Amino acid sequence: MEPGELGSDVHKKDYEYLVIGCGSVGFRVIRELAKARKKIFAIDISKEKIEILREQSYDAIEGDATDISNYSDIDFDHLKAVLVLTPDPEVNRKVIQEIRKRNKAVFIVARGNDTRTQEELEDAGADVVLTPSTVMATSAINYLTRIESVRRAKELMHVIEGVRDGKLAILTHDNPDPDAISSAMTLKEIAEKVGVRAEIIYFGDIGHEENKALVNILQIDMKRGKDVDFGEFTKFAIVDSSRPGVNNTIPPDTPMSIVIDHHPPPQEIEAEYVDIRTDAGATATIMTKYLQEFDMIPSRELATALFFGIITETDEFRRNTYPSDFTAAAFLYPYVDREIIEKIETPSLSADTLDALGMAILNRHIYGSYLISNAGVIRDKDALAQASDYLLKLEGITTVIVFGIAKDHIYISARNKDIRVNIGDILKRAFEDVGSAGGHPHAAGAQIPLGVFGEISDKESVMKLVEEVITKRILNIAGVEEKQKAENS
Ligand SMILES: [Mn+2]
Repeated sequence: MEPGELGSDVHKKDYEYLVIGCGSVGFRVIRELAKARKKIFAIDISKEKIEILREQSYDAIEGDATDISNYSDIDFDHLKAVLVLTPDPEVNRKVIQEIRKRNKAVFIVARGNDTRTQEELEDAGADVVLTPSTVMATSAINYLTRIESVRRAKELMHVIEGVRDGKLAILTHDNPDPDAISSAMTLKEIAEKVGVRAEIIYFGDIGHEENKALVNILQIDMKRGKDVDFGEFTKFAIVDSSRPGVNNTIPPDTPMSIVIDHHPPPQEIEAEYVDIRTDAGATATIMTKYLQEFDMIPSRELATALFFGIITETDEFRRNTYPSDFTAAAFLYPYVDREIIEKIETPSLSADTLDALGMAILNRHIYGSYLISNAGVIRDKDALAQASDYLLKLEGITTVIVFGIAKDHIYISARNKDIRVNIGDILKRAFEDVGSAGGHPHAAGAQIPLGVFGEISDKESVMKLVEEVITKRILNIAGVEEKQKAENS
C-alpha cells in the first residue's frame, strides 16, 4: 500500500480519533483508546512504527503529518478528537495549522514542551495542550485517589476470597429498591468472578411496580430471608444498609463480613470490610466503581440495573447527587439497554396498586397546596408511594400525604416538591409519639400500629377516626388551617 492510501477494508468515516505521532506517548494513547474500544486512525513518519502498529491490527499509515493530503480521506466532522503527539512542537504546530485550514471545529489535543510552546500551539488552534508539568501534576493527584480505590478493591476481593468453597450471603434492607437490588447483583458477580458462590437475600417485599418489573425483566435471582437457612452461609455481606436489625428484619446477631453503603451509619460498624462512602448518591455508584477497579465490563443486565439504581436513587440526578454518580452513570451508559429501562419505568399497574390509586384519587382532600387522601384498606403498602407520586402531579398541589391500612398498621406515604416544606420532618413530629416516621424533605413515610386507636371492631369507624386524626396532626404541624379545605371531590 502506498503512503497516504487507506486500506479498502477501512471505513474512513467511522474513525473517532486521529492520532498523529506514534512514539512512546502516541503509542500508549492508541493502546488505551483501543482498550476502550475506540476506533482509531494513526499516522507517523516512521515506517517501523507504522509496521508495528499494523502488526497489532491498528489502522495506520506512514506519512508526513504536516501534509494533510496524506490523510485527506479522514472525515474530520465525524472525529471526536485529533491528538497531535509528535515530540517536536514545531511539527505539531504545523500539523494543527493544516488541520485548522480544513476544519475549524474538531477538538485538538496537542503535546507541548513548556509554557512557550503551549502558547504557540494554542495560537495555532489547539484546544488543549499537554505539557510535562501539567500532566505530572494532574496524574499525581489522580494517582493518589486511585491508590485509595485500588487498596479498597483489593481488600474487598480478599474478604470475598475468604469464603472459599462456602457461600456468601448478600443481604439488603427490607423491601429492596433498585439501588439495593443492583448493588447486590454486582457484589454477586464480583464474587462469582473469583469462583465464590453467592446468594442475594431480602426481607419484606419487592413491592413497588418498578422494582417488580426490574426483578422480573432482568430475571434477578433473589431469595426471601424467611425461606433461607442462614446456617448455610460462610460469610454475610450487606449492601445499601449498614447494620442488621436496624431498619431491616435481618437477625441482628448476623455477623457481617462486608458492609457497603452510602448512607451515614447509625453507629460504628463492625465488619471485616466496611466501605461507606457518603459522597456517593447511591450504593450502585460505589458498586460501579468496583466494576471499574476490577476491569469488569458489565453485562447488559447488570449495567441496566445499576444505571436504573443510580437514576432512581438520585431522582434522575436531582437530589443527593455527587460527581461520582455522574461518572458512574457515564461509564454504565454504553452498556445500558434503553428499551429495558423504558419497560421498567412504565410497568403495567397491578390490580392492588390500581385499587389504592383509585381510592386515593377518589378520597382526596385538598388544603391549600396540601393533598391528603385515604386509600382505604391496602394489600401492598408500596402502592401508597405510587399513589402519592401520582397525586403530586396534580396542578396546584405541592405536598401529598396518602395513607392506608394493611393488617394491623396504618401506613403513610408522603411526597413534597415545595422547598420550604420538609415533609420528613412533619411526619416525624406528627407521628413519632405513636409510631415510627422519617424520611427526607421530598419523600417520607410513617407507620402507626392500629392498636393506638383502641378496640374498634367496625372498620368504617376506624377509617373515619384514622382519617380525622392523621389529617389533624399533619395540618397542625404544617401550620395549615383545616378551614382552607377548598375542595373535596
Ligand atoms: Mn441507596
